[in-house]
Amino acid sequence: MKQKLLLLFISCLFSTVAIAQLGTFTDDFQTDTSTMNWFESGASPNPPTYAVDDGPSGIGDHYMTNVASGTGGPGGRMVVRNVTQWTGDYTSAGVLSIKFDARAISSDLDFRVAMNGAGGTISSTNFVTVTVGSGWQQVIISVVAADMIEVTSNAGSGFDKVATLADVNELRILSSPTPAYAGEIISATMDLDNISAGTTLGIDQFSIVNDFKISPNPSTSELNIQLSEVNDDLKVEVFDILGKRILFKDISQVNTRINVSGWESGVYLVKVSNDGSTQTKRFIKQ
Ligand SMILES: [Ca+2]
Ligand SMILES: [Ca+2]
Repeated sequence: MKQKLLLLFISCLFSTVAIAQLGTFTDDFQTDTSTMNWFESGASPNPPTYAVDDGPSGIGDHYMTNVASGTGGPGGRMVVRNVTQWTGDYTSAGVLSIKFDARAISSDLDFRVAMNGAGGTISSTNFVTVTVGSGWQQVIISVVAADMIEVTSNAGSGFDKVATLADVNELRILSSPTPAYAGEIISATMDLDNISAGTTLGIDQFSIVNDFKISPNPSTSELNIQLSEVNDDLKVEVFDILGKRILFKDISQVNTRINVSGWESGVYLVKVSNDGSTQTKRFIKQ
C-alpha cells in the first residue's frame, strides 16, 4: 500500500512538473492527443495538427503534420515553433543536435532548425533534404555553434549565436534552401515525429554521418566523399533529380572516390547513412 501511494505521489509530481530537462525527452506524439506545444504563427489557416496513424512505425504511431500553402501571408511558410519544452541552455545541457523523423509530401523539403534567444535569431547552416516519395527519414541537424549562423535579429542588443545557444526561448523546425528563421514559402506538407536532442552521450551515433563532406562540388570527373571516421554499417546512395537511385555502395574507408564522368549533367542527392542516422547533400555534375 505504501508503495502504491508512493507511486501515486511520484506520478502526481511528474504530471505537475510537465517540462522535462532539455536533452532528455522525445516528442513522440504518443502520450496525448495534441501537437505537444508545437504551433504556427498568428492566425494560421493551417496550423500543425496531430495525426493518429502512419507514423514511422506504421499503424498506431502518432505524429504531427503541417501544411504550408505556398502563398504569402499566414500559413504560407513551412515552419513549426515551440516555446515550451525546447527552451533553455543548450550548451549546458550538452545538446549537440536536433533529431527527428520527417516525411515530405508534394514537395521536397530542406530541413533546418532555427532558434531565438539571448543573442537573437540563428539558423543551422547544415540542412537535410527529404525527397517526396522517400517515406520517413531520420534527420539530424547539428546545432553546435560552429554549425549555426546569425540570421535576422530581434534582440535588443548583441547578435551572437553563442549567447542564443545558452539561452534559447524558441526552437523552430523549418524548410529553407538557405539559413533562415522563417520557413520558405512553399506548397507542401511536412510530417514530423520523434523530435529529440542529440547529446554528448549519443555523439558516436550521429557524428560520423553528420560530418560527411563532398568535394569538388560542382565536379566534372569525380566525387570525393570524406568522413571523419567509419563504422560497419555505413553506406552511400546517390539519387538523380527524379528520385531514381543510381548508386549504392558500402563505405569502408574514410575517403571514397566515385567516378562521375559518365553521369549526365545536373543535380544529384548524395545520401550517407548508417543504422542510426542519415544525411543528404546536393551534388552538381557539370
Ligand atoms: Ca510517434
Ligand atoms: Ca501550417
